[in-house]
Amino acid sequence: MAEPSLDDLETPPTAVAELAAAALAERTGVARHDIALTLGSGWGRAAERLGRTVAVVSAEDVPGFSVSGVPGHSGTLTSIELEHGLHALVIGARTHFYEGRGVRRVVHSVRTAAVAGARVMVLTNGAGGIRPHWTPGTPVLIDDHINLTAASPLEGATFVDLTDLYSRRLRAIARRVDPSLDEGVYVQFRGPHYETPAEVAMARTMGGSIVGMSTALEAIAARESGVEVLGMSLITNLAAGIQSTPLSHAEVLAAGKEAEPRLADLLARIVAAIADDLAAA
Ligand code: 8IG
Repeated sequence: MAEPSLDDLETPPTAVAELAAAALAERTGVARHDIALTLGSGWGRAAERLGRTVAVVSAEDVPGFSVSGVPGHSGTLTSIELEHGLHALVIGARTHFYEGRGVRRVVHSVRTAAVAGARVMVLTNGAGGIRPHWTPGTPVLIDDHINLTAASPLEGATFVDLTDLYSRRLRAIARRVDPSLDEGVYVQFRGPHYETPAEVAMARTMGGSIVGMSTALEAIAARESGVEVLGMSLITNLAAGIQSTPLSHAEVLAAGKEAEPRLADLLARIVAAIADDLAAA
């Protein structure tokens, strides 16, 4: 029989996630990962601060994963030992919906993390801010989302409730670590172009305050898998029309780079607090 593949629509995607989780367990020597993190633009330095690195696995060596074509993504999966004997899986290989490789690829990391044992998934991204006081470099908690991709990672008649998708409990933990953290509604556009000013105005009218190209689809898959989600955006730019000058990808990357050490410290403290909480439960 052929290996299960994400391209074979007759095979459920969880079959490939099971293969991936088994490969990860074998290559890292870690049977179970309790917390998974996807590190988006600006968040890459966090991995080294979380704990002791046990193993770094190339995405190509894990079924269903591939090296990202997007700069700022490392193309690796890293296993890290935390306090209390817990383990984190850091996913530096995100597939974006705009890559056009199908929504199964987009959420494969989430499904793999769930099979690997993750009870909590931390989804981070770089994004545009709609609130003018969120200057580039500001981290923001996601408290809900609006999915404008017209896609879903769920297949068939899978009716999943999305109330409190971005866990109130985990947001409270994050705000205990940093009481200055603001919250906002994340609006996922397909991209890869940035929005027009009119689209940003629409997003704001709809109740959005962050615009991005990832995370919402991943969060939906996490809910389906029963994994609790913490979502965080690094505002690297004001959304189009909120600032008077055009967006430049170079400026976005520079804002991410500048914020990286601060974000790494913040995320490490939040993950430690989540680990304390999981260990006590
Ligand atoms: I970084 O302004 C980053 N990612 N959709 N809009 C969208 N995605 C982004 C933006 C932005 N900045």
